[in-house]
Amino acid sequence: MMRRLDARKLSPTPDESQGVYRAAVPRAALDVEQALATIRPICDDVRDRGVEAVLDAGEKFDGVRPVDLRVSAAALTDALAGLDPDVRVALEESVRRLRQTCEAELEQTIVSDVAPGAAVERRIVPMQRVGLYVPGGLAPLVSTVVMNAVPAQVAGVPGIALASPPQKEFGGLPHPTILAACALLGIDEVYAAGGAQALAMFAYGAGECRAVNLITGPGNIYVAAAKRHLQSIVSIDAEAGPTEIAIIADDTADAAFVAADLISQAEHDPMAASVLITDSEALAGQVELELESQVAVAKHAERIRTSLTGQQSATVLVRDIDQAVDVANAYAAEHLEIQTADADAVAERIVNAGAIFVGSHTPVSLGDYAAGSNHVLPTAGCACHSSGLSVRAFCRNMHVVTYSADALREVGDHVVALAEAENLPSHGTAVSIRTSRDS
Ligand code: HSO
Ligand code: ZN
Repeated sequence: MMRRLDARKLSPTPDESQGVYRAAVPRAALDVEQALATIRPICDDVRDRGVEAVLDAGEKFDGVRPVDLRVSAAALTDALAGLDPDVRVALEESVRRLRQTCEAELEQTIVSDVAPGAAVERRIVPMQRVGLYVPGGLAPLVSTVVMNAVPAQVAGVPGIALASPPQKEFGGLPHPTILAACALLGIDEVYAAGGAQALAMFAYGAGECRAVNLITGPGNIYVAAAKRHLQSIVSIDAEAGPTEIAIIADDTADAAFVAADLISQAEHDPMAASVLITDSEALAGQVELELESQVAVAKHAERIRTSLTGQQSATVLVRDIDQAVDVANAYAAEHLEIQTADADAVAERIVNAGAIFVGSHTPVSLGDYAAGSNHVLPTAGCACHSSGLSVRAFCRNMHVVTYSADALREVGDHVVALAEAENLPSHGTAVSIRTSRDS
């Protein structure tokens, strides 16, 4: 089902490795630039006309005009009351695990005493107001509410707003499970807005929704384009593209597990990418057989088949696990599974991936819902320069500098010397005017 690429004859030098293997495992080309032309007028309209523009765009693109842009407290309470008890318990456990990880990751304020009476404190402050985006699309991603909200809450962000597209079948409200998750997490500022109009609402502010400092969350190509467009006035987490899974597997891997995991991410989107990297032709063959039988009975078989047979998916045959590591590092997958002998040692050598799932009992879908890790991760190769969502995204660092008179006197000559070297003598004067007094 997946096309097969043979990388065994490729022997790039370490310098060439990234380029050669990236070209060997191509990705679907997402034309975000073209989507920019579509979203620009929508964003400008929201900037100029506010709430009415958001509602008009909802009517046009989501097929329903919300009665109110802001979801009422009653609708949130009702949604939580109607939540399936099993889903509620599962969400609570997912929140508990992620919260524990986030609390452990929260950076502490540190003070560096660089000389007597001279202190530099690195103070961590939360973003003051953030907008979380949860897409509607092919599935109501209730887990995405958790993945966005928990790190923001643990970071201590005082103003958290969330937007999700209005749904026709729910009378213009976002999906009830998404509303229930908001209520469960105590998020009461929720808007029935999707796509570029939701992001523009966050960036410019509209009606009750005041402008935010940071927008996070996944979305389709229009959401990615809106993030790119609005970046000059608001901070963003990353431009997320279709989901990706790469699996390094050897002949010790269980082909049924490998196939199930490839299918699990292909289920998201016809454009999703599934890549198997293996040094075992026998395993590749078994995985193919498993894919055929498992896809045949999958609920979203058509979507999965489109994704697995697409240009963006492939089985890559490699000489050995060393080459598998090089290919994986070049590809920089959103999710990378390691199903090999001594999986820990292989994982140690991975430097580029959104998240790594180690061993045969750590499927990506565990991480999607309840591992305690975050599932908002860099796609499209961005994992070589960006990180997944975490408390860090919701915090800023500030240096707080405090010098006594003696401490300033001690370093004053150095400041004056450097100021002279830069031909900025007034910088030096701002120091010497102090140090020359009562010395
Ligand atoms: N695999 C997706 C996240 C997700 N999966 C949400 C299920 N629900 C991108 O990491
Ligand atoms: Zn998923």
